[in-house]
Amino acid sequence: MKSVHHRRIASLARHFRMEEGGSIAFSPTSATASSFAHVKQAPEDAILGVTVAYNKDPSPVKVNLGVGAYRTEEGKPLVLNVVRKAEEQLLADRARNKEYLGITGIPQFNKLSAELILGRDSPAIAQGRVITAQCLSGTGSLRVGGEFLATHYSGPKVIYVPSPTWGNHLKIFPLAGLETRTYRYYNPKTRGLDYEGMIEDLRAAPNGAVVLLHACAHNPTGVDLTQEEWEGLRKVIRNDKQQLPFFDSAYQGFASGSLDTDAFAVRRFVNDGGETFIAQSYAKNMGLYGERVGALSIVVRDPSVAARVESQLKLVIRPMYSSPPTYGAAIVSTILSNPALYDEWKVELKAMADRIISMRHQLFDALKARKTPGDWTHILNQIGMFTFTGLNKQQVEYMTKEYHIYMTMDGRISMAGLSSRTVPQLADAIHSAVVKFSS
Ligand code: PLA
Repeated sequence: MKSVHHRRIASLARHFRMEEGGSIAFSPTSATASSFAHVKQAPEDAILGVTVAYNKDPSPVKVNLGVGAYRTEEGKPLVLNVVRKAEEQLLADRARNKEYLGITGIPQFNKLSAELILGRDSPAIAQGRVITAQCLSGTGSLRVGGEFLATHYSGPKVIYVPSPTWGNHLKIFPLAGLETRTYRYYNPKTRGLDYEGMIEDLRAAPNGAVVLLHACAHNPTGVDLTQEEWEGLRKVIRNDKQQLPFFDSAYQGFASGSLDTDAFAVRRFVNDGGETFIAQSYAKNMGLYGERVGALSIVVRDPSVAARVESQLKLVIRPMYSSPPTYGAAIVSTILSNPALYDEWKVELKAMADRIISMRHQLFDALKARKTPGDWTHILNQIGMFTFTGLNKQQVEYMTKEYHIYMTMDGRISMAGLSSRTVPQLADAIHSAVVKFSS
Protein backbone atom coordinates (compact mmCIF):
# COMPACT_ATOMS: atom_id res chain seq x y z
CA MET A 1 0.00 0.00 0.00
CA LYS A 2 1.24 3.47 -0.83
CA SER A 3 2.08 5.72 2.10
CA VAL A 4 -0.05 8.73 2.90
CA HIS A 5 2.76 10.99 1.77
CA HIS A 6 2.99 9.30 -1.59
CA ARG A 7 -0.74 9.61 -2.03
CA ARG A 8 -0.68 13.25 -1.03
CA ILE A 9 2.13 14.07 -3.45
CA ALA A 10 0.33 12.16 -6.22
CA SER A 11 -2.83 14.17 -5.63
CA LEU A 12 -0.92 17.44 -5.61
CA ALA A 13 0.75 16.44 -8.86
CA ARG A 14 -2.65 15.91 -10.43
CA HIS A 15 -3.39 19.60 -9.86
CA PHE A 16 -0.57 20.58 -12.16
CA ARG A 17 0.14 19.54 -15.71
CA MET A 18 3.82 18.81 -15.83
CA GLU A 19 5.37 19.92 -19.10
CA GLU A 20 8.30 18.16 -20.62
CA GLY A 21 11.40 19.31 -18.91
CA GLY A 22 9.59 19.52 -15.57
CA SER A 23 8.25 23.08 -15.58
CA ILE A 24 4.60 23.66 -14.68
CA ALA A 25 2.06 24.78 -17.30
CA PHE A 26 0.05 27.72 -16.04
CA SER A 27 -2.48 29.73 -18.01
CA PRO A 28 -4.27 32.58 -16.22
CA THR A 29 -7.53 33.62 -17.90
CA SER A 30 -6.26 37.16 -18.41
CA ALA A 31 -3.23 39.16 -17.44
CA THR A 32 -5.17 41.04 -14.75
CA ALA A 33 -7.37 38.28 -13.26
CA SER A 34 -6.32 36.92 -9.89
CA SER A 35 -5.26 33.31 -9.78
CA PHE A 36 -7.36 33.12 -6.61
CA ALA A 37 -10.60 34.52 -8.03
CA HIS A 38 -12.24 31.10 -7.58
CA VAL A 39 -11.50 30.98 -3.83
CA LYS A 40 -14.73 30.82 -1.84
CA GLN A 41 -15.40 32.68 1.39
CA ALA A 42 -14.96 30.19 4.24
CA PRO A 43 -17.25 30.22 7.25
CA GLU A 44 -15.81 31.41 10.57
CA ASP A 45 -14.68 28.68 12.97
CA ALA A 46 -17.56 27.40 15.14
CA ILE A 47 -15.68 28.33 18.35
CA LEU A 48 -13.12 31.01 17.49
CA GLY A 49 -15.68 32.73 15.22
CA VAL A 50 -17.75 33.50 18.33
CA THR A 51 -14.91 35.74 19.56
CA VAL A 52 -14.80 37.45 16.16
CA ALA A 53 -18.54 38.25 16.44
CA TYR A 54 -18.12 39.31 20.09
CA ASN A 55 -15.33 41.74 19.20
CA LYS A 56 -17.58 43.44 16.64
CA ASP A 57 -20.40 44.07 19.16
CA PRO A 58 -20.17 47.63 20.59
CA SER A 59 -22.45 46.81 23.57
CA PRO A 60 -20.85 47.56 26.98
CA VAL A 61 -22.64 44.57 28.57
CA LYS A 62 -21.51 41.92 26.08
CA VAL A 63 -20.25 38.62 27.53
CA ASN A 64 -18.10 36.07 25.68
CA LEU A 65 -18.92 32.52 26.82
CA GLY A 66 -17.73 30.98 23.54
CA VAL A 67 -14.08 29.96 23.66
CA GLY A 68 -12.91 28.07 26.76
CA ALA A 69 -10.66 30.72 28.26
CA TYR A 70 -10.48 31.36 31.99
CA ARG A 71 -11.51 34.79 33.24
CA THR A 72 -11.28 36.29 36.73
CA GLU A 73 -14.29 37.51 38.73
CA GLU A 74 -13.58 40.88 37.08
CA GLY A 75 -13.90 39.27 33.67
CA LYS A 76 -10.19 39.65 32.88
CA PRO A 77 -7.73 37.07 31.44
CA LEU A 78 -5.53 35.62 34.19
CA VAL A 79 -1.76 35.24 34.17
CA LEU A 80 -0.94 32.85 37.03
CA ASN A 81 1.32 34.14 39.76
CA VAL A 82 3.65 31.16 39.33
CA VAL A 83 3.93 31.96 35.65
CA ARG A 84 5.00 35.53 36.48
CA LYS A 85 7.57 34.18 38.94
CA ALA A 86 8.95 31.72 36.40
CA GLU A 87 9.16 34.52 33.82
CA GLU A 88 11.12 36.69 36.26
CA GLN A 89 13.59 33.85 36.81
CA LEU A 90 13.96 33.30 33.08
CA LEU A 91 14.50 37.01 32.44
CA ALA A 92 17.14 37.27 35.16
CA ASP A 93 19.11 34.33 33.75
CA ARG A 94 21.56 36.00 31.36
CA ALA A 95 22.90 32.62 30.29
CA ARG A 96 19.68 31.96 28.39
CA ASN A 97 19.77 32.40 24.64
CA LYS A 98 17.45 32.17 21.64
CA GLU A 99 19.04 29.20 19.87
CA TYR A 100 16.86 26.67 18.07
CA LEU A 101 15.61 23.81 20.18
CA GLY A 102 16.02 20.25 18.96
CA ILE A 103 13.17 18.85 16.84
CA THR A 104 11.39 17.38 19.86
CA GLY A 105 11.94 20.40 22.11
CA ILE A 106 13.40 20.74 25.62
CA PRO A 107 14.35 17.29 27.00
CA GLN A 108 13.64 18.32 30.61
CA PHE A 109 10.20 19.63 29.60
CA ASN A 110 9.43 16.31 27.91
CA LYS A 111 10.44 14.29 30.96
CA LEU A 112 8.44 16.48 33.34
CA SER A 113 5.40 16.45 31.07
CA ALA A 114 5.39 12.65 30.89
CA GLU A 115 5.69 12.51 34.69
CA LEU A 116 2.84 14.98 35.11
CA ILE A 117 0.37 12.91 33.14
CA LEU A 118 1.65 9.38 33.94
CA GLY A 119 2.81 9.95 37.53
CA ARG A 120 6.38 10.23 38.81
CA ASP A 121 6.42 6.56 39.70
CA SER A 122 5.15 5.40 36.31
CA PRO A 123 6.62 1.98 35.39
CA ALA A 124 6.32 2.85 31.69
CA ILE A 125 8.69 5.80 32.17
CA ALA A 126 11.11 3.73 34.28
CA GLN A 127 11.15 1.00 31.63
CA GLY A 128 11.99 3.45 28.82
CA ARG A 129 8.68 2.87 27.03
CA VAL A 130 7.62 6.53 26.74
CA ILE A 131 8.65 8.85 23.91
CA THR A 132 7.66 12.49 24.45
CA ALA A 133 7.91 15.41 22.04
CA GLN A 134 7.19 19.02 22.92
CA CYS A 135 4.56 20.18 20.45
CA LEU A 136 2.41 23.24 19.70
CA SER A 137 -0.10 22.94 22.53
CA GLY A 138 -2.86 20.31 22.45
CA THR A 139 -3.78 20.91 18.83
CA GLY A 140 -0.22 20.47 17.57
CA SER A 141 0.26 17.34 19.67
CA LEU A 142 -2.90 15.79 18.20
CA ARG A 143 -1.84 16.71 14.69
CA VAL A 144 1.68 15.29 15.03
CA GLY A 145 0.34 12.13 16.69
CA GLY A 146 -2.28 11.74 13.95
CA GLU A 147 0.28 12.08 11.19
CA PHE A 148 2.67 9.64 12.87
CA LEU A 149 -0.16 7.09 13.05
CA ALA A 150 -1.16 7.70 9.43
CA THR A 151 2.40 6.96 8.38
CA HIS A 152 3.53 4.23 10.76
CA TYR A 153 0.66 2.49 12.53
CA SER A 154 0.36 -1.18 11.60
CA GLY A 155 -3.36 -1.26 12.46
CA PRO A 156 -6.26 0.27 10.51
CA LYS A 157 -5.68 3.96 9.76
CA VAL A 158 -9.01 4.98 11.14
CA ILE A 159 -9.73 6.95 14.28
CA TYR A 160 -13.01 6.93 16.22
CA VAL A 161 -13.95 10.16 17.99
CA PRO A 162 -16.90 10.66 20.34
CA SER A 163 -20.16 12.18 19.11
CA PRO A 164 -20.16 15.04 19.82
CA THR A 165 -16.55 16.06 20.27
CA TRP A 166 -14.37 19.17 20.15
CA GLY A 167 -15.03 20.33 16.56
CA ASN A 168 -11.38 20.57 15.60
CA HIS A 169 -10.86 16.80 16.04
CA LEU A 170 -12.97 16.32 12.91
CA LYS A 171 -10.59 18.57 10.98
CA ILE A 172 -7.23 17.59 12.48
CA PHE A 173 -7.36 13.85 11.92
CA PRO A 174 -8.53 13.72 8.27
CA LEU A 175 -5.80 16.23 7.39
CA ALA A 176 -3.29 14.12 9.26
CA GLY A 177 -4.31 11.23 7.01
CA LEU A 178 -6.61 9.19 9.26
CA GLU A 179 -10.13 8.23 8.26
CA THR A 180 -12.31 9.72 10.99
CA ARG A 181 -15.48 8.09 12.27
CA THR A 182 -17.62 8.67 15.36
CA TYR A 183 -18.84 6.54 18.25
CA ARG A 184 -21.92 7.28 20.34
CA TYR A 185 -21.10 9.13 23.55
CA TYR A 186 -23.84 11.50 24.68
CA ASN A 187 -27.55 10.93 25.16
CA PRO A 188 -29.41 14.27 24.79
CA LYS A 189 -32.50 12.80 26.49
CA THR A 190 -30.72 12.03 29.75
CA ARG A 191 -28.07 14.72 29.21
CA GLY A 192 -25.71 11.96 30.29
CA LEU A 193 -23.35 9.35 28.91
CA ASP A 194 -24.60 6.81 26.39
CA TYR A 195 -22.35 4.10 27.80
CA GLU A 196 -24.12 1.20 26.08
CA GLY A 197 -24.04 3.01 22.74
CA MET A 198 -20.36 3.78 23.17
CA ILE A 199 -19.46 0.17 23.96
CA GLU A 200 -21.64 -1.15 21.14
CA ASP A 201 -20.03 1.16 18.59
CA LEU A 202 -16.48 0.35 19.68
CA ARG A 203 -17.25 -3.37 19.60
CA ALA A 204 -18.52 -2.91 16.05
CA ALA A 205 -15.40 -0.90 15.08
CA PRO A 206 -12.49 -2.77 13.49
CA ASN A 207 -9.97 -4.52 15.69
CA GLY A 208 -6.96 -2.30 16.17
CA ALA A 209 -8.74 0.97 15.26
CA VAL A 210 -7.51 4.13 17.03
CA VAL A 211 -9.96 5.48 19.64
CA LEU A 212 -9.83 9.15 20.67
CA LEU A 213 -10.76 9.61 24.33
CA HIS A 214 -11.09 12.87 26.27
CA ALA A 215 -8.94 12.26 29.37
CA CYS A 216 -11.32 14.29 31.57
CA ALA A 217 -13.82 17.15 31.29
CA HIS A 218 -15.25 16.02 27.95
CA ASN A 219 -15.69 18.93 25.56
CA PRO A 220 -18.42 20.02 24.79
CA THR A 221 -20.69 17.85 26.96
CA GLY A 222 -19.02 18.02 30.40
CA VAL A 223 -20.01 14.36 30.77
CA ASP A 224 -17.26 11.96 31.89
CA LEU A 225 -17.11 8.23 32.55
CA THR A 226 -17.15 6.93 36.12
CA GLN A 227 -14.11 4.94 37.24
CA GLU A 228 -16.12 1.69 36.76
CA GLU A 229 -17.13 2.74 33.26
CA TRP A 230 -13.51 3.55 32.39
CA GLU A 231 -12.56 0.07 33.52
CA GLY A 232 -15.32 -1.52 31.42
CA LEU A 233 -14.22 0.52 28.41
CA ARG A 234 -10.58 -0.39 28.97
CA LYS A 235 -11.41 -4.09 28.85
CA VAL A 236 -13.24 -3.72 25.55
CA ILE A 237 -10.47 -1.62 23.98
CA ARG A 238 -7.59 -3.72 25.27
CA ASN A 239 -8.87 -7.27 25.61
CA ASP A 240 -11.66 -7.61 23.08
CA LYS A 241 -10.62 -5.29 20.28
CA GLN A 242 -6.86 -4.58 20.65
CA GLN A 243 -7.64 -0.97 19.77
CA LEU A 244 -5.23 1.93 20.32
CA PRO A 245 -6.33 4.63 22.80
CA PHE A 246 -5.35 8.20 21.93
CA PHE A 247 -6.03 10.47 24.93
CA ASP A 248 -6.63 14.16 24.46
CA SER A 249 -5.69 15.72 27.81
CA ALA A 250 -6.51 19.42 27.50
CA TYR A 251 -7.89 19.95 31.03
CA GLN A 252 -5.71 18.10 33.56
CA GLY A 253 -6.43 19.72 36.95
CA PHE A 254 -9.34 21.75 35.61
CA ALA A 255 -12.02 19.12 36.08
CA SER A 256 -11.59 18.17 39.74
CA GLY A 257 -8.93 20.64 40.84
CA SER A 258 -6.52 17.69 41.30
CA LEU A 259 -3.86 16.81 38.73
CA ASP A 260 -3.79 13.15 39.82
CA THR A 261 -7.56 12.63 39.85
CA ASP A 262 -7.86 14.06 36.36
CA ALA A 263 -5.12 11.72 35.09
CA PHE A 264 -6.91 8.63 36.37
CA ALA A 265 -8.11 7.27 33.03
CA VAL A 266 -4.79 7.81 31.23
CA ARG A 267 -2.86 6.09 34.03
CA ARG A 268 -5.31 3.19 34.11
CA PHE A 269 -4.69 2.48 30.44
CA VAL A 270 -0.92 3.04 30.53
CA ASN A 271 -0.44 0.94 33.65
CA ASP A 272 -1.89 -2.16 31.98
CA GLY A 273 1.21 -2.21 29.79
CA GLY A 274 -0.59 -1.54 26.50
CA GLU A 275 0.29 1.07 23.88
CA THR A 276 -1.20 4.54 24.28
CA PHE A 277 -0.96 7.99 22.69
CA ILE A 278 -1.44 11.12 24.80
CA ALA A 279 -1.73 14.76 23.70
CA GLN A 280 -1.20 17.22 26.56
CA SER A 281 -1.95 20.94 26.64
CA TYR A 282 -0.78 23.60 29.10
CA ALA A 283 -3.17 26.19 27.64
CA LYS A 284 -5.79 25.89 30.34
CA ASN A 285 -4.08 24.46 33.40
CA MET A 286 -1.18 26.93 33.29
CA GLY A 287 -3.07 29.64 31.44
CA LEU A 288 -0.48 29.52 28.65
CA TYR A 289 -3.04 29.70 25.82
CA GLY A 290 -1.06 31.85 23.42
CA GLU A 291 2.35 30.35 24.21
CA ARG A 292 1.30 27.16 22.38
CA VAL A 293 2.94 24.65 24.66
CA GLY A 294 2.02 21.00 24.95
CA ALA A 295 3.40 17.50 24.46
CA LEU A 296 2.77 14.29 22.59
CA SER A 297 3.67 11.11 24.45
CA ILE A 298 3.75 7.74 22.76
CA VAL A 299 3.81 4.77 25.14
CA VAL A 300 5.06 1.60 23.44
CA ARG A 301 4.93 -1.95 24.74
CA ASP A 302 8.54 -2.80 23.99
CA PRO A 303 11.38 -0.42 24.98
CA SER A 304 13.48 -1.65 22.06
CA VAL A 305 11.22 0.15 19.55
CA ALA A 306 11.30 3.49 21.41
CA ALA A 307 14.40 4.94 19.74
CA ARG A 308 13.13 4.04 16.26
CA VAL A 309 9.71 5.55 16.97
CA GLU A 310 11.35 8.74 18.17
CA SER A 311 13.54 8.92 15.07
CA GLN A 312 10.45 8.72 12.84
CA LEU A 313 8.54 11.20 14.98
CA LYS A 314 11.28 13.70 14.19
CA LEU A 315 10.71 13.11 10.49
CA VAL A 316 7.04 14.03 10.98
CA ILE A 317 7.87 17.24 12.86
CA ARG A 318 10.87 18.57 10.90
CA PRO A 319 9.02 19.35 7.65
CA MET A 320 5.94 20.60 9.54
CA TYR A 321 7.47 23.36 11.71
CA SER A 322 11.09 22.23 12.20
CA SER A 323 11.25 22.65 15.98
CA PRO A 324 8.95 24.05 18.68
CA PRO A 325 9.14 27.48 20.36
CA THR A 326 11.22 27.89 23.51
CA TYR A 327 9.47 30.32 25.80
CA GLY A 328 6.31 28.49 26.96
CA ALA A 329 8.18 25.23 27.52
CA ALA A 330 10.83 27.08 29.54
CA ILE A 331 8.08 28.48 31.79
CA VAL A 332 6.52 25.03 32.24
CA SER A 333 9.91 23.41 33.00
CA THR A 334 10.73 26.10 35.54
CA ILE A 335 7.46 25.53 37.39
CA LEU A 336 7.45 21.73 37.23
CA SER A 337 11.07 21.39 38.34
CA ASN A 338 10.84 23.73 41.33
CA PRO A 339 8.95 22.17 44.28
CA ALA A 340 7.86 25.55 45.71
CA LEU A 341 6.51 26.78 42.38
CA TYR A 342 4.91 23.42 41.70
CA ASP A 343 2.99 23.57 44.98
CA GLU A 344 1.93 27.13 44.34
CA TRP A 345 0.72 26.14 40.87
CA LYS A 346 -1.48 23.41 42.34
CA VAL A 347 -3.10 25.98 44.67
CA GLU A 348 -3.78 28.40 41.82
CA LEU A 349 -5.11 25.61 39.63
CA LYS A 350 -7.48 24.47 42.36
CA ALA A 351 -8.69 28.06 42.78
CA MET A 352 -9.55 28.24 39.06
CA ALA A 353 -11.39 24.90 39.19
CA ASP A 354 -13.26 25.98 42.33
CA ARG A 355 -14.32 29.29 40.80
CA ILE A 356 -15.78 27.42 37.83
CA ILE A 357 -17.66 25.07 40.17
CA SER A 358 -19.02 28.03 42.15
CA MET A 359 -20.28 29.55 38.87
CA ARG A 360 -22.24 26.32 38.32
CA HIS A 361 -23.98 26.79 41.68
CA GLN A 362 -24.66 30.47 41.10
CA LEU A 363 -26.17 29.90 37.67
CA PHE A 364 -28.26 26.98 38.90
CA ASP A 365 -29.58 29.04 41.85
CA ALA A 366 -30.33 32.00 39.60
CA LEU A 367 -32.45 29.84 37.27
CA LYS A 368 -34.21 28.28 40.24
CA ALA A 369 -35.00 31.75 41.63
CA ARG A 370 -36.51 32.71 38.26
CA LYS A 371 -38.50 29.43 38.13
CA THR A 372 -37.11 28.81 34.66
CA PRO A 373 -38.99 25.86 33.13
CA GLY A 374 -37.01 22.61 32.82
CA ASP A 375 -34.53 20.53 34.79
CA TRP A 376 -31.20 22.36 35.17
CA THR A 377 -29.38 19.91 37.45
CA HIS A 378 -26.96 19.11 34.62
CA ILE A 379 -25.41 22.55 35.23
CA LEU A 380 -24.25 21.19 38.60
CA ASN A 381 -23.38 17.68 37.41
CA GLN A 382 -21.32 18.41 34.31
CA ILE A 383 -17.55 18.50 34.67
CA GLY A 384 -14.90 20.98 33.55
CA MET A 385 -14.99 24.30 31.79
CA PHE A 386 -18.24 23.93 29.91
CA THR A 387 -21.95 23.48 30.44
CA PHE A 388 -23.74 21.82 27.56
CA THR A 389 -26.99 23.61 28.25
CA GLY A 390 -29.34 21.86 25.83
CA LEU A 391 -30.35 25.27 24.42
CA ASN A 392 -31.00 25.12 20.68
CA LYS A 393 -29.70 27.31 17.85
CA GLN A 394 -32.78 29.55 17.84
CA GLN A 395 -32.45 30.16 21.58
CA VAL A 396 -28.71 30.83 21.28
CA GLU A 397 -29.26 33.34 18.46
CA TYR A 398 -31.94 35.08 20.53
CA MET A 399 -29.67 35.31 23.60
CA THR A 400 -26.90 36.81 21.49
CA LYS A 401 -29.19 39.31 19.79
CA GLU A 402 -31.19 40.42 22.83
CA TYR A 403 -28.74 39.91 25.71
CA HIS A 404 -25.30 40.19 23.99
CA ILE A 405 -24.35 36.77 25.30
CA TYR A 406 -21.96 35.00 22.94
CA MET A 407 -21.75 31.20 22.93
CA THR A 408 -21.40 28.36 20.43
CA MET A 409 -24.47 27.33 18.41
CA ASP A 410 -24.56 23.88 20.01
CA GLY A 411 -25.62 25.54 23.30
CA ARG A 412 -22.24 25.20 25.02
CA ILE A 413 -21.26 27.91 27.49
CA SER A 414 -17.84 28.45 29.00
CA MET A 415 -18.41 28.57 32.76
CA ALA A 416 -14.88 29.93 33.08
CA GLY A 417 -15.96 33.08 31.26
CA LEU A 418 -18.75 33.77 33.72
CA SER A 419 -18.60 35.87 36.92
CA SER A 420 -20.94 36.77 39.79
CA ARG A 421 -21.56 40.02 37.93
CA THR A 422 -22.70 38.34 34.70
CA VAL A 423 -24.65 35.37 36.13
CA PRO A 424 -27.93 37.39 36.48
CA GLN A 425 -27.68 38.57 32.87
CA LEU A 426 -27.11 34.99 31.67
CA ALA A 427 -29.94 33.64 33.83
CA ASP A 428 -32.31 36.33 32.48
CA ALA A 429 -31.28 35.45 28.94
CA ILE A 430 -31.74 31.69 29.42
CA HIS A 431 -35.05 32.20 31.18
CA SER A 432 -36.39 34.44 28.45
CA ALA A 433 -35.11 32.16 25.64
CA VAL A 434 -36.67 29.08 27.23
CA VAL A 435 -40.02 30.78 27.82
CA LYS A 436 -40.06 32.24 24.30
CA PHE A 437 -38.95 29.18 22.34
CA SER A 438 -39.55 25.87 24.06
CA SER A 439 -36.88 23.46 22.81
N1 PLA B 1 -8.56 19.35 22.89
C1 PLA B 1 -9.70 19.76 23.43
C2 PLA B 1 -10.68 18.74 23.90
C3 PLA B 1 -9.96 21.12 23.57
O1 PLA B 1 -11.10 21.51 24.12
C4 PLA B 1 -9.01 22.06 23.12
C5 PLA B 1 -9.27 23.53 23.23
C6 PLA B 1 -7.81 21.56 22.57
C7 PLA B 1 -7.63 20.20 22.48
C8 PLA B 1 -6.72 22.42 22.05
O2 PLA B 1 -6.24 23.38 22.80
P1 PLA B 1 -4.80 24.02 22.60
O3 PLA B 1 -4.34 23.68 21.22
O4 PLA B 1 -4.99 25.45 22.79
O5 PLA B 1 -3.94 23.37 23.64
N2 PLA B 1 -10.61 23.96 23.14
C9 PLA B 1 -11.01 25.36 23.36
C10 PLA B 1 -10.31 26.31 22.42
C11 PLA B 1 -10.67 25.78 24.76
C12 PLA B 1 -10.37 25.98 20.96
O6 PLA B 1 -11.43 25.61 20.43
O7 PLA B 1 -9.29 26.10 20.32
C13 PLA B 1 -12.52 25.43 23.18
O8 PLA B 1 -13.08 26.52 23.38
O9 PLA B 1 -13.15 24.40 22.90
